[in-house]
Amino acid sequence: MTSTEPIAPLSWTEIEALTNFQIDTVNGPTNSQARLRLFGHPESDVRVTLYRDHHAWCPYCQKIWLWLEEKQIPYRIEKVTMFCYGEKESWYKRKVPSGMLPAIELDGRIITESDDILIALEQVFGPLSLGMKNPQVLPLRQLERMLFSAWCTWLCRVSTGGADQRNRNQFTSVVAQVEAALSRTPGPYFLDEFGTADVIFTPYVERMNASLYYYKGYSLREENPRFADWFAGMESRPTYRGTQSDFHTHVHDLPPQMGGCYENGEPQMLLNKARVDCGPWALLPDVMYPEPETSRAEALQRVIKHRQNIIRVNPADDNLFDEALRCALTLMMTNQVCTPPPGSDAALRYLRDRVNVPRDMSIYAAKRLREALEETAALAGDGQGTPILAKHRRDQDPANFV
Ligand SMILES: N[C@@H](CCC(=O)N[C@@H](CS)C(=O)NCC(=O)O)C(=O)O
Repeated sequence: MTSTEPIAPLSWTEIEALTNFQIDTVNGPTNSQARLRLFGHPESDVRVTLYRDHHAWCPYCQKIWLWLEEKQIPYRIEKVTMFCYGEKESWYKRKVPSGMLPAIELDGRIITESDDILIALEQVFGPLSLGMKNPQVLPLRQLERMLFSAWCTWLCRVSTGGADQRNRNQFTSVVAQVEAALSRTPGPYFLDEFGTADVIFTPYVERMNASLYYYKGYSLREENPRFADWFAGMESRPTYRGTQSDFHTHVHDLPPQMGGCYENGEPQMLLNKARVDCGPWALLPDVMYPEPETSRAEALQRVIKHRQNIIRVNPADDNLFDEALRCALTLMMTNQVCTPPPGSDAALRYLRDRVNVPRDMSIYAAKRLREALEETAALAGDGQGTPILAKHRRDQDPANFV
C-alpha cells in the first residue's frame, strides 16, 4: 500500500543507504554490464573477445552472447555503438570496416556474421548440444528464417485494405509450423535437449512477441501454447534472463533498425500500446517468471550509479529534475508519496521512456522504476517527455554514459 500523506523526498545520502545490491559481473549470473566473463576460470584461459552493441540490444549479438554464456566459455566483451544510436568507434571500423555487429576475435582472428561465428566457436569449443550443421538443427534454422521473413512482412510493410489480415494469416501459418515442431519433443525446447536451435530462435522470437503485441494487438506467447512453454523453458535459464529485454525497449528500438513498424489501429492494438507506453507494466506478457525480491534495490543501484548523467541528459533543469527523481526513488523504496516540483512531469516521463532493458537493469527492476516514475509524474500533471523518434535513437547515445 502507498502512504497517502505526502512527505519531502529523501536526500541522495538517505537514498544510497537503501540499496546494497551487487552482482559479481565476472563470475556471477549473466549480466549486461560485464566486460569480462570467467565462469571460475583464470583470466589466462580467455581466447575469445565478443564485440557487441552498447545497448545489449542487437539480436545477432544476443545469439552469440547466449551461446557463450550457456557454454561458459571465458570471454571478454568490447562494446560498440550502433549507427542509429551514435558515432561508430573508429577503432572498431579499423577491425571491421563495415562496422557490423557482432564480431568475435578468436585466438587473434576476427570473425563476423553470427552463423559463421557460431560455427567457428563450435569447431574450437564443441557444439551446444547438437551443432549448427546437424541434420536435426538445419531444418529448424530454415524454419526460423521463414518465421523471421513472415514477421518482417507483417510488421514492416504499410498494409492498407486487406493486406494486414493477409500478412497476419501468413505469419500465423508459419507460427503453426513452429508450434508443430515444438510439439514433436516432450520438453519445452525445439529438440530433446536445450541447444543451438533454441539459441537461434531466441532473439527474433523475443522481438516478435514484443512488436506484434504493440503494433498489431497479437500476443504470440499467450495465443500459442507450445510457444508459451518454450518461453517458460527459456525463462527458467539464468543465461536467458540475463539477456532478456522488455516490451518497451524492443518496440521503440525496432523501428530505426527495421526501417519502420506499422500499427494496424485495431482496438486490442491500441490497448496494448497504451499498456506498454504508460503502464501498468506489471501486467505485460513480456516476462512470467516470479519477480525477484531484489528488483527495487537493483533499479535503485543502477540509477545511483548513473545519476549525474541521467540528470544531465534530461531536458529539464538539473535541480528541478534532481528533486523529482528523488521523489520517484523515495516512492519506489519506501512507498511514501512525495509530490514532485511543478513542471517535472514531462522530465520524469522522459526518463520513464528511456530505461533500456537489459542494458540498464533487468526486466523487473525496470518495471519498478517505470512505475515509480509514472506514479510520481502523475502527481505533477500529464506532460509527456520528448517523443521517442522512429528514425534514430540518438537520444540514447552511449557517449553520454561512458
Ligand atoms: N548477417 C549478420 C547481420 C548482423 C546485423 O545486421 N547487425 C546489425 C545490428 S542488429 C549491425 O551491426 N548494424 C550496424 C549498426 O547498427 O551499427 C549476422 O548474422 O551477424
